[in-house]
Formats: sequence, structure tokens, C-alpha cells
Amino acid sequence: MSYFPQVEKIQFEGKETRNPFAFRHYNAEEVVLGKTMKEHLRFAVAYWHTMTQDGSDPFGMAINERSWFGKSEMETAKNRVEAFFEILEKLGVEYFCFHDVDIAPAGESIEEFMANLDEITDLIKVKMDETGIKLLWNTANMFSHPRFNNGAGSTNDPEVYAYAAAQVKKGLDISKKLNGQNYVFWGGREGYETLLNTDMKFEQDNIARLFKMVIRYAGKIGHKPQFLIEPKPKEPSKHQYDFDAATTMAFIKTYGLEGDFKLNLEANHATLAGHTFEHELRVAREYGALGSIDANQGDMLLGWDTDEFPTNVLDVTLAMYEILENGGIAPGGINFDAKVRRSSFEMEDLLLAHIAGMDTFARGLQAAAKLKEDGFFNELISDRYAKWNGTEIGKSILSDQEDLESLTRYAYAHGDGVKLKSSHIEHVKSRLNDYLV
Ligand code: XUL
Ligand code: CO
Repeated sequence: MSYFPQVEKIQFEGKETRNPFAFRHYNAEEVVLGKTMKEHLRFAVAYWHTMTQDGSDPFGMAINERSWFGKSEMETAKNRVEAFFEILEKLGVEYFCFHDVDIAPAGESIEEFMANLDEITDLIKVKMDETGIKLLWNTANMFSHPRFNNGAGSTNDPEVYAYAAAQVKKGLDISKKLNGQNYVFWGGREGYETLLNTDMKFEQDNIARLFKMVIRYAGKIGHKPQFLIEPKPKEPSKHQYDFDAATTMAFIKTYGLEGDFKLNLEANHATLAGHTFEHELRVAREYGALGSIDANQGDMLLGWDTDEFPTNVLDVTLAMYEILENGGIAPGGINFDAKVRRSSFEMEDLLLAHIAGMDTFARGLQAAAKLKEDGFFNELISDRYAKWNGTEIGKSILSDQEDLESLTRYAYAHGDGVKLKSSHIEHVKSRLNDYLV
């Protein structure tokens, strides 16, 4: 049975096509800088937004039309697997991501939840073997259930900590069963409401303790996916410990986790932290910790995580440039952690929204590749810093030949003669625009 009988597998038809169920820019096999678009982009569909989001908001009830509801929660869960793989195949997307609670009902007890997970992951495995579609990452949802109100790894209650550990252990077992390439930790409630009653250091020590158990268990079962921490500054906790890439790197380094953990960076989380997405990618890249990305975009007029499908070509181009400079994103990928707007409530919007995101990333990739080939940014940067290697004093500082006293002598002798150069930044931005169309 088909959930989208009216839609064939989406094909590349070029930008003149009038067919909405076609790619206008994403051409999977097209070679860009020596690799196919498919190899560069490693797209993934997120189970939660695609299969379980109902379109409700704090002011309105569920609105999304979905045809996979069955007579029981388990029947619905199985129908969702079928529909999900149909979406992946029709889009030609080769990876997917999920939280444990997205795929299987929680049941009445931990035993029932784990048994449901076993049954559904058996079905997912069959579909993966049939289609060749792979698991980019899975994760444990340790933020929705009331027990996690005060955190999971950072909880004030060791019994909640044990429950979280059981969920993570199962997550790793599932990752092994489905050969997950990465495993994600987004600390949805690892933060605090008020410092008045919070022992910040104690809580972060305990999160790190859990991560060390994860590394030991992965070694024990002989399955080591790339572990990723996903920073986010606020929502749901007022303050989240993994605020942004730099803060999360400080945590990773403080606890000696850099050999096993990298970052999963999300565009809307970056902007909530007051950064551009490319800033977050650059920080991670410079630490050698750019693991994977959650592709979406926020709304600059709103202060929360709107998780919109990415359609802004400039932002995506700058993000893709960082990925190209990183030498690619594998074993990570580009996961659409994005949901259709409440006004896009039809089933087919799930396909249209992903096509929009994939086309935008294809354009971003093409533009970024051209910028790289032309040496656009390299030229600007080498010009901007040219004086360092182009003058005796610059070279001398860089080769550590100088100290405060010698530089003071230099400043007294030359300081008033400094000649600054304009950056002509408006001209640069206008030239950058030429790459986007
Ligand atoms: C929440 C978010 C999560 C993580 C996985 O803002 O991005 O969906 O990606 O838990
Ligand atoms: Co995310």
C-alpha cells in the first residue's frame, strides 16, 4: 500500500520545470568539485517532524492530515515505518534520524517500551535491507517525559539518572543493530531554571560521567558510532549547558571527551544563541569537531526555535562553504530537523518541503563550490592579512622574535605612521550576491 500514490519518485527536471514534485537544482549524480551532490550532501529525514508532528501549537489543536493512523498505537507505529520509507525512497534520501519515542509507543512500563522498540526496529531493519537506506543517527528522548523535568544526566535524582542510562543503553543497542553511523545527545533539559538551587558543577560532572559510561559500553558491544553533542542555548531550560559550539567544546575538553565526541550543529540553534550558522560551523571546524548538521532555519522576528525548512540561499551557501572547507561532513550528514508550517497541513507538503530544502542545499553547494574554485574568500583573507607576511615587523612577530619592549621601541619609532586600508565591504557583499543567482 502507498501513502503517496499520486507522487512518483522525485526526479531532477531543472529549473524551468513547472512540476512541483521535481527537483529544480538537486541532481543527485551531478559532480561538483569531484564528488556527486549525493555524496556531498548526505541528506537525512527526521522521523519526529515528518512522522509524529501534528501541527498543533500552544493556541491551536492538531491540524495535519495524516493517513497512517491505525487501530492501536503499535499499528500506527508500523504504518509510520512504511510511510517513512516511502518518503525516503520517493525523495531519493539515503539517511534518516530518530528519537526512541518517535518510532515506538512508550507503553505502560520500561519493559513494554523496550519490547516495542525491538519490534519496530526489526521492521525498520527489514526496510533498510530492502532499500539500502542507512541510519545517520538515533538518540534517546530524555526531555519529553515528566520524569526528566529536572534533567537526565544533570538530574537531582539518581533514579532518573538510572532511567536515562537505560534509555541510552538501548539507544546504543539499536545503533548497533541498525549500524548507526553517528549517535546524538541533545541535552533537552540539561540546564537550569534558576541558579538559586542549582549546583552547576555537580550537574555537568554527572553529564560527563554518563558520556564516559557511553564510551565504555560502546567499546564493550564493539560498536562505536561517531558521538555528537548538539548545542542549543535555550528552550526548554532557561539556560542550557550546551549553549553553543564554543561552550560545548569547553565541556568536551574539560572532561577529556575530544577523542570520541564531535558536534551536531543546528542552524536555528545557532541563531537563538546570537550567532550565524556559519559562525558555529567555523568554531567546530577549527576545533576539528564538525560532526554533522541539523538543517533548518529560524525566523529572525521570533525568539524561539521555529525549525523551518531551509530556503535561504545565502545562509545555506555560507554553511556549505564551511562544510567544503572541512573536507566534507561524512560520517555526518545534513539532517532536515525541520517541520512544515501549520498552514502546510497536507500529506504532500512533507515531500514539497523536503524538495525545497534539498534544492536550496544543492544551490548552496554549487555557489559554495564556485566561491571555493574562484578563491573568493581566500583572496579577501590573504589581502586583509597581507601586511603580516609582507613586512619585516609582521614576519618578526610571527616568528616570535619580538617582545613587549622591542615592540614598544618599534611603536615609538613608527606608530604614528600607520596607514589603514579600507575593506570595501559593501562591494564585497555585492560581488558575493553574484554567486547566489
Ligand atoms: C531540539 C532538537 C532535537 C535534536 C535531537 O531543538 O534539535 O530535535 O536534534 O534531539
Ligand atoms: Co536538532
